[in-house]
Amino acid sequence: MTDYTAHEQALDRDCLTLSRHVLQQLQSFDADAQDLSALMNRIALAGKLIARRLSRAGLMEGVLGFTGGVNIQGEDVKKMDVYANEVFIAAFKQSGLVCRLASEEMEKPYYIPENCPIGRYTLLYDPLDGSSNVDINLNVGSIFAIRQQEGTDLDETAADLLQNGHKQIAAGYILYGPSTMLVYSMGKGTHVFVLDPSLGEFILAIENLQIPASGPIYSVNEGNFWAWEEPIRNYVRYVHRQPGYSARYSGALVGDIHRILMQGGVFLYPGTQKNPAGKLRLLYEAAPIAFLVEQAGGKASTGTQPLLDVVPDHLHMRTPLIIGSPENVALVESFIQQTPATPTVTQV
Ligand code: P6P
Repeated sequence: MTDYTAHEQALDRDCLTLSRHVLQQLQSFDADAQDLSALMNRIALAGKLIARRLSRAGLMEGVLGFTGGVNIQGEDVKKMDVYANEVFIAAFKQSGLVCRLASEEMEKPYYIPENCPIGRYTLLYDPLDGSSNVDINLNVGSIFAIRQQEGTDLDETAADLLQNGHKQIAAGYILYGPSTMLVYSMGKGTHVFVLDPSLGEFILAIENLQIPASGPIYSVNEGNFWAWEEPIRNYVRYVHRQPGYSARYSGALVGDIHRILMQGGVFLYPGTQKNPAGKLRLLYEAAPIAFLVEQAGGKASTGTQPLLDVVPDHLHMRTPLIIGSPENVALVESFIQQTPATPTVTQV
């Protein structure tokens, strides 16, 4: 290979930015394709702004810690949650791209009136997932999904968002770790980009990522063991006895999912006897992640039905989530199908 070719190849790689990749995925340069390319670029901008603040959080006043408020989820709000939420809103104002933003941090969708007549897309997002990790400098993430707005939504109820995950036209996450990564899919495979801070661009690192058919990792908060239904307890007892399994759990969905995507295995956030729906939110946590993982050859379910088939009855609906390598997910489901749920008993 001549030096020129090597140079040309290196240059081409540095130019395989997110916006160019979106156009390649859509195999089009028409207005819709350009809109989606621009939309993904705004998400990338939000990720860069959040990554920048996280990298200096420990040195700045008023960045870490709690606001003292409680969000719609009943969770204590971190200052970084508020910042990240506002970053996504700011990134889409005056963009003409997105009319509505539905966020974990906001009870109702945020409307950008100047975008609404033309912006036919809705962004659903968890601006800073796993923010309990922020103050201890562990990985956190942003999760996003893009849906086409259906109808005019003049009553601002956003009722058209209450549809299953197959309605997502794009989804992904940004992982704020040792490097900042953006992983996304538009229904044509799952692709991994790494932020090159010297360029300020997300550059393609892995195209068409494939999750291993099975893997050694199970990722679940075993502190909930006695709150689970018996089938999940039986599954965990099984993996305790099997050689070769490793438990990995960070308390932040994006990092735990990224590990499973790269190395194989299964992530579980099952329901409990008290909260059968579990903790994770469907529209802006579980469904986007399920979209990505299934595009990478994985499987996502509630334990009893495909996750992407679930139809939410309200914006912040929660769902159990069993997700990862298809063989690992099938094993968990086999325990659920074999063992009748135990009657609700109070565990000591
Ligand atoms: P627990 C973070 O709050 C989150 O929504 C996900 O990122 C994470 O997987 C889960 O909750 C952790 O919940 O109950 O294990 O602390």
